[in-house]
Amino acid sequence: MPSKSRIPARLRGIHLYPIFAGEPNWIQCERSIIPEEANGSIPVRFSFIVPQAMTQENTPTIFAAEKRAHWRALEPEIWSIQGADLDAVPTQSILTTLWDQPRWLEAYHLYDQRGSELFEQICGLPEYYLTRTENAILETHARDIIARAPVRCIVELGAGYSKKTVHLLTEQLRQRGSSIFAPIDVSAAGLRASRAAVRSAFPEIQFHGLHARYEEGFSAIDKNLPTLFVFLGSTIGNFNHSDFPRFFRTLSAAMGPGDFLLLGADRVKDVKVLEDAYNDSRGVTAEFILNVFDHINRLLHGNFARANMRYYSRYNPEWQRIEMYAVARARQDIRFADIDAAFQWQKDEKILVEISRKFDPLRLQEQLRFFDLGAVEHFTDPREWFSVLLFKKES
Ligand code: AVI
Repeated sequence: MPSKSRIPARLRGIHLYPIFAGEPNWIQCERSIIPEEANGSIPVRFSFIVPQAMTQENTPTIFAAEKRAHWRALEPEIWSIQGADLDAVPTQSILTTLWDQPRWLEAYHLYDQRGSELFEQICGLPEYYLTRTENAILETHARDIIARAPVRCIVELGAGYSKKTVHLLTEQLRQRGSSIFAPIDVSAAGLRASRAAVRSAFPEIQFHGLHARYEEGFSAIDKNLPTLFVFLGSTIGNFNHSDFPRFFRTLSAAMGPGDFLLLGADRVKDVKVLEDAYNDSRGVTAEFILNVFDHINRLLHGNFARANMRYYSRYNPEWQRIEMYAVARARQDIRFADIDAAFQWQKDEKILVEISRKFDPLRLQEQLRFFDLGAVEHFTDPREWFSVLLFKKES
């Protein structure tokens, strides 16, 4: 309960009480209008919820002291950076890469609402072995992973609370009795779903959703809080060759000495298995990749015509990556209504929409040593198709 002196003047006379046990950042205000005040009419009672200003006492301990002031409660148990605009239209990213030679796009544009739904469908496709295989590895080895990473907090990059996260949280509670779980995601809807699921399945866990980009989120975590950072699904495979080192440099700098990183990485394997995973018989992957042009049309009032393009993907053995393209079936004059910018997308010209790199786990372990991340353990499946790697931050 806030002290009287901290209650703003306009709320004076209003009864305040916390709405969630152990939830210090939101208060419910209740106001009863007494008959005299209501001019003899029936007394009315109404209640409303207001955010309580963040103070040293009510800010969760996950944030580093110097970052605390930048974060505010967006809603119960979900935090965002003051003034951050996660909905800003990414005009510059789209235009600079479309004007590049060859043309390409940054993968994050794929995830509008429809794109996120399609990706969920991909995870269940028979050809897309990644999600199932990684889940099985975590189910088998969660006990060992958590035993080797004696932490108080699990920070997941991505909204989390998939089946995979459940294995880790279950073990963390079994071995430590309590835990903090802090997923980081730009999707508030994803964080809400994660919060609801954690509240019902693991009421003992302290939940703090960080509504932010990955780097802003993990850089705010207190280095003195023993933490396991979790980055699953082989999402590192979607980073290009400049994003990849930048990501690990920033993550390593944000980790405290003795913190851990759990990384899911898809492996180099038989080309047919790889190519089928990204060219499924139901065409869901094709729809996922081409949907990005509907998203761009909406964002920038463009005129990409889906009927005039097709999906093409292949494994590039030299770069050890799947490349996913949109190819023009006929010449298209692309224009963006609000911007003075146009280009000709030539017949058969490809736009590289996404890459998905495949890894050699030992090489990856060696590489991450140069970011002060020492290999602790390597978990894999019987076919050795996917790797879950545990690293420890060396000071
Ligand atoms: C999110 N990411 C790890 C997926 C992958 O396998 O690279 C994205 C994806 N694109 C097409 N299918 C799946």
